[in-house]
Amino acid sequence: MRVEQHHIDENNHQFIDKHQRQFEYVAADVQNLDEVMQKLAAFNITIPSWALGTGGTRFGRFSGGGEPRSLEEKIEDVGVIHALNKSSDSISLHIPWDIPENASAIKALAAQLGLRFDAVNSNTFQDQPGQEHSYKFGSLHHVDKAVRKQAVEHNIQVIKYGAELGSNALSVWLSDGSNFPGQLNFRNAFQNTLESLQEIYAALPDDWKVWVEYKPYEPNFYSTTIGDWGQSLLLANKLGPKASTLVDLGHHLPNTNIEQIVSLLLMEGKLAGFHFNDSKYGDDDLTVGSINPYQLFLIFNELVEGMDARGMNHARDLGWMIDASHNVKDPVEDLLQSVEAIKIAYAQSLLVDREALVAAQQSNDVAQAQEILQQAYRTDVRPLVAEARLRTGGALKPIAAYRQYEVRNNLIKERGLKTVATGL
Ligand SMILES: [Mn+2]
Repeated sequence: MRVEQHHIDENNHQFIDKHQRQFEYVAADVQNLDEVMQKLAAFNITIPSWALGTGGTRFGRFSGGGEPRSLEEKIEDVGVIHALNKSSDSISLHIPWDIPENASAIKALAAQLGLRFDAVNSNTFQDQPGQEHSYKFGSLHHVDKAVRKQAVEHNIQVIKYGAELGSNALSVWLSDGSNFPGQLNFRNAFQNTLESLQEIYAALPDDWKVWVEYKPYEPNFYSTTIGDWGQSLLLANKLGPKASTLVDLGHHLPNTNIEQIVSLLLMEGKLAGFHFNDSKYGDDDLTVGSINPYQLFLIFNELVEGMDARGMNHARDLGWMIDASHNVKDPVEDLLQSVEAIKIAYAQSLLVDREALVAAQQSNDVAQAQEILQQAYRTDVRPLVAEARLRTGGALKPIAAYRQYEVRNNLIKERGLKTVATGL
């Protein structure tokens, strides 16, 4: 199933007059409109291969029908998302759930749909069929050198798959940790992790990076060996310039000030990028912006300020990825909502009056500082984001277009009602 340009144009037709009025209204007050529109058009967010089916729950999994049965079908689904929103031009693969057996054919399919391959993700948090050593008690931190070696070799294999596809980053998340006090020697676990990562680092091609993700708990509930940004940054600093810290929004204890973490990692040149999602309680992997859109805006506010301070390109110089799960929504609709939420927060942060904010901070004018941030946050920037989509050939209302052309029903006809995509 492909969404054709004429589908999108026909769908846009019914919304265009209202959109034009709304766009002109908000655009009239945007100082640097051309620059904002260019930045919005250039800003893309990577879709993870594991989010195109339902899943991500340790309880029941309820297939929505027409789930992709293969890597090729996952790429086609990302093609649908990108055709509609023109903001999802890449896919992040998870190995071994999505092994590209025929790299040149996979690359050609992606290129046809205007897609490229972002970071590849390794998996040492599950045992695979026929695997010699178990990861029950960890992988890169394991007390047994043979287990560590197997996990290192897996990561090197993932780099090889990624290199064939034109990817240039390895994303590492470990479930390594302990469930009970006394189970683990923290220093030995950290040191083993460092040494394992050093072996992986040594295998990185010249232009590659390794992104070290952290998470405070789950599946281990007493300690996680890379539990927070400090532990990740410590490893990244010891590893070298190709290593940096990946921030997954759901991987923080409740009420953590994530925007402050982001600001300092950026200052140190050690922010790799993001796994976007939202959460109410823990690593809930909910749709981006569905629970706390103000926090998302505050994070983007720090990103724009911090990236501009270092002369970075917003669209290209960090990894922007979604890491979410869907159990009750159509995954494609959910991903469209997540990308929209990210672009809204980004657009709002581009509207922050930076000079006035600096002046307010310098004079300790706290009320004014809040006024400036909330002026931007409370601006309805949706017409700006929609206009950027329109100008690049996307849909004014991606979900409306997706529904009008009954994409899911067509996918069910093609693939069947009871298909289950690989993943958790
Ligand atoms: Mn993640």
